[in-house]
Amino acid sequence: MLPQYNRLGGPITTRRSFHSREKCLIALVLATLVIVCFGGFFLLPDNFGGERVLKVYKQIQKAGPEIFIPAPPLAGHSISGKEDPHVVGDRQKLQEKIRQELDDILDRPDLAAGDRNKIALMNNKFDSNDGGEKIANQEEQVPVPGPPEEKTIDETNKNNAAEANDKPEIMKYNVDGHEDPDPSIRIKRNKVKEMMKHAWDNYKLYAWGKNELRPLSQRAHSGSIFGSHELGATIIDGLDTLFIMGMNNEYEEGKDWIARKFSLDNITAELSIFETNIRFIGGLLTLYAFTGDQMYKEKAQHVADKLLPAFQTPTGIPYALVNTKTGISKNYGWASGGSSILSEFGTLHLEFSYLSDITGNPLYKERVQNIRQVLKEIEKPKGLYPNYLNPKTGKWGQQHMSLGALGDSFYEYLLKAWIQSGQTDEEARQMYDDAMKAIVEKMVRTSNSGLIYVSDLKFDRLEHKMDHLACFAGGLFAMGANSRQNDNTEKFWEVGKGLTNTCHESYDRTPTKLGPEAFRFTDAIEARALKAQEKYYILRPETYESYFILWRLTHDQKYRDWGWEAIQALEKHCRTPHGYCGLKNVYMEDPQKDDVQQSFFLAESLKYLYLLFSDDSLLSLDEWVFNTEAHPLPIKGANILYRQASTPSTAP
Ligand code: DMJ
Repeated sequence: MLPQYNRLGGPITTRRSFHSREKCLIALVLATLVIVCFGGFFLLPDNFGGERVLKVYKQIQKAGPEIFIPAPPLAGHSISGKEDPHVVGDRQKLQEKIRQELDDILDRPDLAAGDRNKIALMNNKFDSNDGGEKIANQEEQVPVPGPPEEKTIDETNKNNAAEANDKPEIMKYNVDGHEDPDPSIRIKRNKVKEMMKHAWDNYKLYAWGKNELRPLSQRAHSGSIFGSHELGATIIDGLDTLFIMGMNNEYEEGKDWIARKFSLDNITAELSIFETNIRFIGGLLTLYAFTGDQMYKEKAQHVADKLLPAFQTPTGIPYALVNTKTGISKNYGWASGGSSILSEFGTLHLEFSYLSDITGNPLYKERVQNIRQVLKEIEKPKGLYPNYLNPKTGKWGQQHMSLGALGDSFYEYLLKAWIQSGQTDEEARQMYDDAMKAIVEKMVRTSNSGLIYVSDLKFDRLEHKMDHLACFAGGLFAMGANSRQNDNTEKFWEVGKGLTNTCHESYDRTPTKLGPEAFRFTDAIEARALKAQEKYYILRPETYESYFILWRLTHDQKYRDWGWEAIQALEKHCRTPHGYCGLKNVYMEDPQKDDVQQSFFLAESLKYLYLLFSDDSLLSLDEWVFNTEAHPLPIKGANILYRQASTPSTAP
């Protein structure tokens, strides 16, 4: 098209508009340009883009936050010679925030390319609708992974010792071997190890250093009992399971995080004495026993010291919660007139006694011995221990008794304190025998069809309901019966086996084959939940714990079969592409998931299932006793890894 001219001979500069076809063309060109630019940035191959981004971050870290914030003016360069203190404060805050965020990114251990591929493969293969069959097929098709390629803890140890001849070799627990001779059992054990890897890798990817993982939302779970404080609950709770499974690379990542990051010093948190003790102190003590690494012992003592202010009560019975900064302690508002809870203050003995023995400081043992004395001397209604005790008056609160919630692990620690002491703590054994005898008489019942269960007792009335939490008691009764022959032995065996069978029934009577939080016995139903708030399953371990103990003590094949049923159900209903979740209603064919991977799933559920398919020599019950969070502690006099301090503690 030629230009047109006006009367003066100049070109006519009319503003002509574009035709709609031209407009489309221009828009298309612009859109293509935008896509190419963005695509170039985001769609480059991962190992190219990822590494580059990481390099840039590392450069940034080296260069320091000044990249983002202009450096402060040199003295004399500012107008007044002094900088505005508000500006200084703001800059420091900003610098700290940037440092933290960079730390978080750089701190998370990278998943090796191989691992990433494996996760992708597992996630692709995962199909929540065919859990059981898929596993069965996997057995046929997938070659059984051989022993881990990485060096074993023992080998690593030998090499380290060879390199550093001057250091005395520290004895470590050897987890090599301990496999069942039957190849089909080894396949099942490997399956549990793969589940652990899936749980750990996804925690690492989405919630590293935080307490727990939300697998569906792929982020940290800050509503857990430890809140949003970055205490690494899953790392500390799960690390001994990784160690036992010989997952050495993962173990080293966790150990490194604990050594560099774990501290309660600069946080202000209100911590539960009980939960902090069983998960953190318990986990760290086991790691110390396994490795002899002083770091674990020091961290365990550091945590225990933070809990000590809670024991400053007129009776020495500790409060439930302590503020880590101020030491101010209190009880839960809902707990019977300011009472402390039996299962909480009664579940400190194993950890605090052991801590005294390995540090040589008698203080910790004195604190729990004092609790023992109060409980020994107090009058017990019908020989039973109510769930609530007031720490100021030393009097019982509401007369509720339970082997489930609020009572459970107190009874467990009576027997286990005796076992841990090398069967010398007779006081504990006697208290255990007396308490369990009273429970059998007053609270254990048999259903119309012959199922043995343990009810709650509320003001002389039996509530024919059993908590999932009480399912550990099958193993506890059996352990008590197995370790001493007396008038109770036969009955305790019967109750131990019976309760374990009933807990299995509570699983078997659901379409998911996973058990409800609580189940009832009426004329109409047996071992089934009634209320909506009893129908959930949050990856709890107690039933698997009893399968494991009963397997070790009887070698009855059914316990392994039941454990395998549970593994298949977990795979079918609880596994997601990004970790494991609990279920909101086990009675639905395809239940909704709860979006929480509990730290006790790694600490307990997977550990007990792994041990169920291991040889009896792995964590032999003659040498180890499990705390209530499944952290094994050495038995005095029976286990060379007890590592008693050379200055013995003086408390009994
Ligand atoms: C764990 O933290 C411990 O087993 C505790 O004794 C009871 N509850 C959970 C698991 O269900």
